Amino acid sequence: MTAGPIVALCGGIGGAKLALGLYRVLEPDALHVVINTGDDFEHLGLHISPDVDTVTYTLAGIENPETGWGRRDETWSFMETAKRLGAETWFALGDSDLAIHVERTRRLAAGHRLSEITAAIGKKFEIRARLIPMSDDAVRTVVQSTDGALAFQDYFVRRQCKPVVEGIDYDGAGRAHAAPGVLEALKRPDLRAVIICPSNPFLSIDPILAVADIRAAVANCQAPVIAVSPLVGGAAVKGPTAKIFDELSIPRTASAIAEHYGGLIDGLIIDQADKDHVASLPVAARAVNTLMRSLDDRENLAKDVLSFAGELSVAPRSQQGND
Ligand code: FO1
Repeated sequence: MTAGPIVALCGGIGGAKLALGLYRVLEPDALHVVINTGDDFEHLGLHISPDVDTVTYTLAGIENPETGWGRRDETWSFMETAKRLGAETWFALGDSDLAIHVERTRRLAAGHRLSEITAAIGKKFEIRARLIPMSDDAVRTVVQSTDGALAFQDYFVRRQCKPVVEGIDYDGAGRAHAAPGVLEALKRPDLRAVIICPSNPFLSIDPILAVADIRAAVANCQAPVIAVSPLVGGAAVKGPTAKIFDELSIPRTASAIAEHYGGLIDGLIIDQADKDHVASLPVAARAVNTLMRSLDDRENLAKDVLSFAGELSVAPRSQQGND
């Protein structure tokens, strides 16, 4: 008998590291990764799904270890020529990365769904985990900032997260539905756990939870839901997470993360640097090493999360959804 699934909700770089740890310690086909697509956009005529690709490359072992996004040992002839032709070059597409965008765009234009394309590409890279974009419907993260409303990649890459964030919208989320496979996994009676990866809560996880049927299925699932805090001693490992907490006047604490996911989670994993907060948190918590510098760190964090999940009981959650 095969063991039930583990569902991981995941954004790009930080989330992909834990997804890899889980993939390596679990039976390979047990892992279902539900990936943020709020960062997706059209660039140079191509449909780019950055977080989907980051997870795909990371689980395939071909990710760029320096940037966390794009391909290892990348070359840049395409960008050099694009620059010469006067094309926009603020968002860099490497030569080998380019193939995934061209092929995805071609298949979308031929009427295939993003979820089918993602699964097919995962198979080509021999990934046995199920990689599922959160939705086949367009959901686009829009950052309300001191520079006005900015499309996600305009804020994140072109303006390097410099504008002050005043709010975040997930355009299209109200009309979007979970991609095939997401609700089926969350509703399985043998589901073992839902893990909210240590991705940016506002930019990477909230777009997924903004899709009502996903949020409801997480709220109503029978397995423990565990979030892994992206904060270590009040700082974020990478990216604008800490800056956004400050700009939204949210304290950079484990408690704030617990409250952010309040009513949806049964447990919170925090970093050992924050272990003094365990007792005062409003949910069951465990302090472990959450810094994922090495492959061992990723596997150890995955094991810690899974063993914590195995010990948690699921109380009726306050955020019940209608699914
Ligand atoms: N991030 C950057 O900071 N600069 C880039 O030029 C860039 C290009 C890029 C190309 C393909 C891809 O899949 C991701 C890319 N990213 C780039 C990363 C990405 O935009 C962000 O890290 C995520 O959207 C946030 O999770």
